[in-house]
Amino acid sequence: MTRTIDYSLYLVTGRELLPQGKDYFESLEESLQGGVTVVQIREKKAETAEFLDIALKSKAICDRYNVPLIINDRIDIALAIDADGIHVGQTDMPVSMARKLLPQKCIIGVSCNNKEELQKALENGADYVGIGAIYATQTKDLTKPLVGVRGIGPLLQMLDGTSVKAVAIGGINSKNVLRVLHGSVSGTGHSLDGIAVVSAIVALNQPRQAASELSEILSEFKKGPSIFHGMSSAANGHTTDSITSGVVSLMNQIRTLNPLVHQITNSVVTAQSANITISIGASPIMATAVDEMSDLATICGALLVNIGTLTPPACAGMLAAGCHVNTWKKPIVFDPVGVDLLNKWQPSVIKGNAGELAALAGSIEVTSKGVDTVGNGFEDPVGFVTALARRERCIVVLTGKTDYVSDGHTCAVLDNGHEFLGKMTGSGCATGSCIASFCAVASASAQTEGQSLRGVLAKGDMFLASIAGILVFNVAAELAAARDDVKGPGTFFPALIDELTSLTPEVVQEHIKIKIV
Ligand code: 3NM
Ligand code: MG
Repeated sequence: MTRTIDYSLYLVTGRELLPQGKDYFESLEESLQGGVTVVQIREKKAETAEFLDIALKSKAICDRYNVPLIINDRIDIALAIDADGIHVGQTDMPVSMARKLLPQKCIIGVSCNNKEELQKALENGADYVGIGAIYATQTKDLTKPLVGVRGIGPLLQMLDGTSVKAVAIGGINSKNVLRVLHGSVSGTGHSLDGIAVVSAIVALNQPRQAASELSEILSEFKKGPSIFHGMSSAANGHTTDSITSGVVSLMNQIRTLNPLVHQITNSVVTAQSANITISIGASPIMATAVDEMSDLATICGALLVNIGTLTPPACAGMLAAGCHVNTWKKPIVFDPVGVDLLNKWQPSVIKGNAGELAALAGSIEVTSKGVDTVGNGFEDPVGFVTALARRERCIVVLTGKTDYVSDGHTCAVLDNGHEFLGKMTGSGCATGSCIASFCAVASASAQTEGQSLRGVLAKGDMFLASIAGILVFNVAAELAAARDDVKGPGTFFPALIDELTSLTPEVVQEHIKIKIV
């Protein structure tokens, strides 16, 4: 009988990465105590006798914890120590050949980087695949392109209907594992069976603690949809009436709560975005330094990431800010410029104009059928935002003359605003500031005492919060434009700030133009 393997936390050994003075076997045993569920002995430099010795001793330790042992590459070693399986790379013994040499009970795993390799592994009867490298890593010389978090889902989808298991490997650690697990679920709902790590456990002085932290995150992920895939019901049951009353309630809360909204945004619009944030009752903080991101994540109510060019300092700041904010389960509103950032953290809301969202959709191979990327919109904007929300597993906001907000199921169509907004620099960025401010309120009011901090998606109704942000901004724009003292775009902006400052929920309620489809 083939042993049933729990692939959740797959440790690949790496003796050269041990901290100075740390004993290999001691490290292995501690990592097992921390919750490693399967071990692969990987020895790229050891002579046969040394490999055999290590494998035998490792096997004895793993046996004590009832954890299966897999040998990298060397079928002879696997046979000699009666290992549970072998793992082969693309340039090692082919799976079909290995199968002939090994006893039936032996598990065979293969490293796969792309669809072709995965297809071959499937045809040759692999039991599991190691998908990688997800991120850059110092542990192994990489010769193939990085898979990235968002490259995993399409590969997992190929495993639908098979019993072949999958783990992801390469640069995974306790900081990014949430993002890897959440962001890799395929469109068909296929998720990873586990994650494989070397340095995130082996290179640490406290491997037990490292393993148990990873193990805790994994087991919470496996508990299921409510925690990590909580997108499905964001807009559930909303009617235009419930949205209106929800917006009123968020507006009433924002001035008392005065949430701190961290915004990393283009220098052209920084001051303006900050002023608009203040005018709606939130507090902006526009920090960009990497060193501040960890502290800021603990005190901010939401993060807005919106910047035109991904220059290194700002980019590093955005990366760090998003990762920290994710671990605190606070909302991130993302204006999709540097799509690469989506490999590192999970936004609660993605907001963009037609061009930006089309670019994002293209880069994730959403079919561009029906998308008019040359003109100023989409043929089927509702279908487009709904599909994109589902694919990105967050709320998607498409801004334009009409705004569309979807959670992947329901779509709200909003028709407020004024043409002067199009004549003002950074009105889109300002909408983002408003959305992020209301996300902070929605998330703060959804926090419950003693809740687990593990997760990536913020709690709270981000669908409603996005709508509130758009409405407040656009209704104020209508009021500002209608004023006698506003003669054009120049006088419009200060009037907009004034209208935002004095806007009441009742007035918004009166002007709201919304349809739910
Ligand atoms: N295989 P770390 S990446 C052993 O892409 C291995 O197949 C990879 O180490 C692949 O967790 C890798 O320290 C190294 O980044 C993973
Ligand atoms: Mg190999």
